[in-house]
Amino acid sequence: WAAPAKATSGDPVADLREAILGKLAYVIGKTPATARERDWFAATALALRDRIVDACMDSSAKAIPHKRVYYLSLEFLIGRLLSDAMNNLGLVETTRAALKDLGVDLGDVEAAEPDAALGNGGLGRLAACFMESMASLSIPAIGYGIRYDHGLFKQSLEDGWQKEAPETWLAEGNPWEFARPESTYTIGFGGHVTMSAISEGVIRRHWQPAETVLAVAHDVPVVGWRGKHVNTLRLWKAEAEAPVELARFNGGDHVGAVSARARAEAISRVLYPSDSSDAGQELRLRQEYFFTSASLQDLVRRHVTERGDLRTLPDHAAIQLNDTHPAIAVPELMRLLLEDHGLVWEDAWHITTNTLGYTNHTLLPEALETWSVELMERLLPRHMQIIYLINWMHLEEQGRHGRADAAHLASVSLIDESHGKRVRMGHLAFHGARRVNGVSALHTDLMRSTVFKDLHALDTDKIVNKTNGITFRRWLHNANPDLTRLAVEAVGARVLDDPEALQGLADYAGDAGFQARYAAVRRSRKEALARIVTDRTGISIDPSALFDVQIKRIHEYKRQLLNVVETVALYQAIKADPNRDWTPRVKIFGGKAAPSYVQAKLIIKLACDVAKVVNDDPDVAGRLKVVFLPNYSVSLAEAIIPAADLSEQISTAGMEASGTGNMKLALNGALTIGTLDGANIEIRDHVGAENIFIFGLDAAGVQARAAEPGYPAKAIAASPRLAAALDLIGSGGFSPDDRSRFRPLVDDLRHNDRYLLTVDFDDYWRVQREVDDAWNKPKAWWRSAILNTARMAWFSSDRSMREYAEEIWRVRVG
Ligand code: DL6
Repeated sequence: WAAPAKATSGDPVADLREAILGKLAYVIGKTPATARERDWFAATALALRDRIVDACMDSSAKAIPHKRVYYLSLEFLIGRLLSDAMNNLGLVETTRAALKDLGVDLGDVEAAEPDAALGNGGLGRLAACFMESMASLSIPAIGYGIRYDHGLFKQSLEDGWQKEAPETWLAEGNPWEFARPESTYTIGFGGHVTMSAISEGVIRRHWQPAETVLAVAHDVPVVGWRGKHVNTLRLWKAEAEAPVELARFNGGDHVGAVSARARAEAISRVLYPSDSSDAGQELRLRQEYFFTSASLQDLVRRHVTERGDLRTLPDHAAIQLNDTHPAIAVPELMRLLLEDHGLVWEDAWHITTNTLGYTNHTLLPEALETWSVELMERLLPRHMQIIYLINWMHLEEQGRHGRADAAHLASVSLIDESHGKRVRMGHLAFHGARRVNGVSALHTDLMRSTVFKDLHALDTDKIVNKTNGITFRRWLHNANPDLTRLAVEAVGARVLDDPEALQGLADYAGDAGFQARYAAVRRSRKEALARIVTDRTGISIDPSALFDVQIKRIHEYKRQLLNVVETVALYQAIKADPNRDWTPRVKIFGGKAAPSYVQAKLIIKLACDVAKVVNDDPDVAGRLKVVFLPNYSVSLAEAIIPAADLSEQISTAGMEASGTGNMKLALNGALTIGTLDGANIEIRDHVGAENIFIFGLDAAGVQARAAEPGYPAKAIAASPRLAAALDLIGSGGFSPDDRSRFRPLVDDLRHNDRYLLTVDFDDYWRVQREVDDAWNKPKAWWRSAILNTARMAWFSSDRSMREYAEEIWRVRVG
C-alpha cells in the first residue's frame, strides 16, 4: 500500500502553505483572520503529519520486519514534537517560509505547542530520545506507554513555595495522534482463579477478574532523521466497558451511574509526579498492569497474525522493560502464554526469558519498587500465583546448586520477607529477563556489587552496561541551530548525519576566529535566556556573567542544597571583601519537587529566599545573582542548555545512575563541575580531565566516609566557611519573617547528612574558585568548551541504541 498521490505544484513552500490552509479551514474550521497561534500550530502539525504518514506508508509498505523492539515505559517525556518533525523531515525552512507567506511567525507557532510532559525526568526523557534514535536508525520499534490526560504538574512559585496545578496538554486535542479504537484490549483486576482438569494430572487455571477496563490505543508517529523511517508510540487510554450504567441512571442515581466509568478512567488520568517509587499506591499498580497487559496482548496478537506460532516470539520480538514499572510483564506474559495460548510452563518460561530485557535506572533503596503480597493477591491474584511458582522454581534451583543457606535464599528470593511480604519487582524483572542493563559504567558496576550482587553471581553474563545517550537532533540541531550551523560550516554537513564528525571541531578549538564565533553563538543564547528570566521572574541578569546552571529534579541526592550553601558562602565572601576581583556569576536553578517531598520543597524555598536577599543587596551587585526559573520543562531546557557556561552535576558519588542533562550541557559546550558519579566519569574520559572540573569523594570514598560516625560534625568543624554559611541559613539570615524556617535543613546537615554535603563542601568551594579563574582566561575557556562539543559524539543515543540492538535485542539496524 502506498499513500495516495497528491497534486504538487513543484514549489514545496506553496504546497505546504496550501496544505496548512486546507487543514486550518477543513479540520480546524478557521480562517487566517480568525486563527489563533494554537490554531496555526494545529494546522501546521496536521499538514506535517500527512508528510509523516506518507513516509510511514512507504516504510510499512516494506515487508514485515524480521524483528521488532517493544519499548515498555510508564513515561515518555517527549515535549514538543513540531520542531522534531520539521527537522527530521528536512522541512524547517520550508515551513518557516510557508507560514511567513501567511503572515505567521514559525517561532510563535512552535511556542503554541504544549509540552507533552508524560514523564518526570531522566527515565522518561531517555525513553523519548531512544524512540527518536530507533526511528533514525530504522530499527522497527513500538513504544508503549500511557496517554495521561494530565502530564507532570505545572509548577508555580508563590513567595518561593512550590505550588502544583494540573497540566492540561490535551485541552485542545493532540494533532499528532491517531485514535485506534479497533486496537482495544480488556484488562482485568481482582476476582479469583478457577481450576479445570484438562487431562489426567494436568490442571489449567483461569483468572476470573472481578472488574474489567478497556485499553484503547492512540498512536503517535515518530519520524526518524531524514524521514526515512517512521515508528509508532502507542499510548493507552483507559475507558470503561459501559460509559454509563443505564439502569442506575434511569433510577435517578445520575452520579452513581458513571462512577464505574470514573474509576476506569482514573487509570490514565494523571502521571504520578514522583521520580522515585510510589510504592503502596494501588492506582500506581493498576497503571503499571494496565499498560503492560495491553501492550503484551497487542504484541502477542501481532505476532500470531504475522507468524502464527508463539514459540518463535523471541526470534521476532525484543521487549525492553524501562525500569521495573512494567516488571509485571514477567507473570503477565506467562499468563497469556499459559492461559490464552495453552502453552506448557517450560515453553512459556523459555519464551518469556528470551524475549524480555530489563533496564535499571536507580539503586536508591527507596526507589526500588516492591508491592505488598496482600495488594498483589487482591488486585492480580493469578499473577501472584505465577510469581510464587517462578520463585519456588528459582529457589529450588539454588538448592540443587548447593546454595540453600537461608541468607542466600533470602537475598535472591523474589519475595522480601523482612517487613511483611513484598514482591521485589527488580528481582522479578532481573530473573525474567535475558539481559539486565545499567545506564552508566559506574552504575552497572554498582549493580553487580550491591543490589543485585547475589543474583549476578548466578549468571555473570546477564548484567551488561549500556551507557545512556541523548538525541543530537533535538539537543543540538533543534535546541541550538546557530551552533549547529557553525559546526556545519567548520566540518561539513556530515555532522548532521554522523555525530562522530563533530570531532573535527577539535582542530578549531584554539583558533581565535572560531572561538569568537562560538562565543558569539553562546552570547546570543544567553541574551535570549536573560529575556526569558526577566519575563518569568522579573530578575534582570547580565549575559556577560558566567551562567552557572543546575537544572534537574529537586532531590537531596542531586545536592541542589550543596550549590545553594556554596552560593551563601560566596555571598558572605563577597560581602566581606567587596573590592576583590570577583567573577560575575548568575546561578540558575530549575526543577520540580515531588509534591509530597517536604525537604525538596524547602530547598526550593531556600534557593528563592537566598535569591531575594542576594539580588537585592547592592554590595554584591554585578557579581552575584541567583535565579530559580519556575516550571522547568523540556522546552525550557531547550532554551537554558545552549545558554549555560557551567553545568552542575554534583550528586553524591554512587547515587546518580547516569544523568543525561550532563550530556546535553556538555554537548552544547558548558563545562561540567561534577563528582565522579554516573556518566560524569565517562564524560571526563571523553572530553579530557583538563576540560572538566571534578571534585569530591568517589563512590568508594563515600561508602567509607558514610561509615565513620559523626562525619558531618567533623567536616563542619574543619570548615569555618561552611559553618558560617550554615549558621547564617539556620539563624534566619534569609528568612527574617520566619527565622526557624530552614532549621530542618541545617539540622539535618549537622546531624545526619546522608548525602555527604558537608564532607564534599570544601572541595566544591575550591573547584568553584578554579572555575572563576578559568572563566577569566577566555582563550583557554573557549578551547575547553569547543573540545567538549567536539568530544561528546559517543553520548549520542544512536550509539546507545546500536549497542542495545546488537547486544541485547539482537535486532538488525537499518
Ligand atoms: O537512565 C535515565 C535516568 C538517569 O540518567 C538518572 O541518573 C536516573 O536518576 C533516572 N532515574 C529516574 C527515576 N528512577 N527510577 N525509577 O528518572 O534515570
